[in-house]
Amino acid sequence: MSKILKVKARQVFDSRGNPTIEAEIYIKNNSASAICPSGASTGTFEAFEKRDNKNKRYLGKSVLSAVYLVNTIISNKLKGQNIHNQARIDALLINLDGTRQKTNLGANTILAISMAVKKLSAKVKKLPLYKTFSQKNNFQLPYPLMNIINGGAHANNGLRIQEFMIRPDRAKSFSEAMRICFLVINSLRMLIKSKGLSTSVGDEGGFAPMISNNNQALDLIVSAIRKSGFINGKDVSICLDVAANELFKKNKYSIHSKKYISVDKSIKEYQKIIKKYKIKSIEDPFAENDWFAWGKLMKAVKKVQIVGDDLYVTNLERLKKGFLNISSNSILIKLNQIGTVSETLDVIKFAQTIGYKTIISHRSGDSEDTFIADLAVGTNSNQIKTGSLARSERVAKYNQLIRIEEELGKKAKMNKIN
Ligand code: 2PG
Ligand code: MG
Repeated sequence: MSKILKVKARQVFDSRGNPTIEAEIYIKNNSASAICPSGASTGTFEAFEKRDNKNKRYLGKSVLSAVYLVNTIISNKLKGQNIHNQARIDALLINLDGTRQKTNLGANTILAISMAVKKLSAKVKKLPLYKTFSQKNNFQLPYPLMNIINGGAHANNGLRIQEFMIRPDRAKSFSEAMRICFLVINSLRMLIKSKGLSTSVGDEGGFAPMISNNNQALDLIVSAIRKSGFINGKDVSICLDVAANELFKKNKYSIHSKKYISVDKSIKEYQKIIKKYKIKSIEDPFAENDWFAWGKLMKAVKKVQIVGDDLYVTNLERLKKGFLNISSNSILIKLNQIGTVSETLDVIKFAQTIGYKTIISHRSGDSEDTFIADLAVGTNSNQIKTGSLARSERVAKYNQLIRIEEELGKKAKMNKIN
């Protein structure tokens, strides 16, 4: 009954309008599908994303060879496998690929299948997806890290920092967290408008006004928080994703202005903005190989969540290295950085064992697939980063979390920020 009959893939499109892969798993009388997301500011150590670089008809971005692989050799390989044995199916895919970074089949090819298997297993068991990640029944909802101003590789406004986010730290429920973010975003929209700037949005739904100075963006957010009746640093905290890989040249960084400065000077600047704007979380403050700089920052700042994204790329080996180096105290989790659900769960488990916060994340190119909302609850992850309250591919994840909260009823609890 639970044996795979076939796997079928198709090329669909992501939120940036780029081709991506959707996989569909069939068993007798049932099926489930999943869509793989895609990043713009990707880490070098991420698993490989397979695209038809030579296919000019899609500007080298199509995934038709990945689709072909799924419909032929992968479907044959998985035929007869039990959909409830996620670990075995993921291992079969990893072995069939046979490379460290999944360069043969592509992590996008593998992940679409891996997620679809997980979804189908939940469907057959008649369980909500989040409940299939844990035997325990004490599910907690994540705090949203809502990206309200887009910069860096996600907008063309010249802002150095890629993501300016808010986190409603005192919200007692997920719906309350959403209400707080909604109010701040609406205040921010009015403020941006009143300055004669555009309220159009970037790839992740945050506003992308034509300002190029980090402090200008931070000032706007502080005003929006205040205008909404909240206290910055208490009710609502400002969190950043610097994506510093993009701002790194010859051991220097251009995070704080266009000028490239040393690690020590960059840390001093970080300390200034942390103090001035009460910043509570900084993701990728330094480049993916600059372990030394990460260690230095961890020593220099206290009580700030330091999040490794491009640094760890959801990879257990890199996380272990970061743990030994005391590089951060949190990790961003992106399924397609590693390529299977099983490996992602291993990384989350290890991170939680060593006391790191786990933050489940979307990609800047995402889809209507809401898998990560269930993953966040199912793994009791502290936070979820899935864009702003704009663009349906972002809002879809928040809406799924609202449904999960409703389903949990009285048992629904928020995770702990501190
Ligand atoms: C990030 C992500 C998601 P991208 O850097 O954290 O916000 O962006 O998917 O472009 O890597
Ligand atoms: Mg990031």
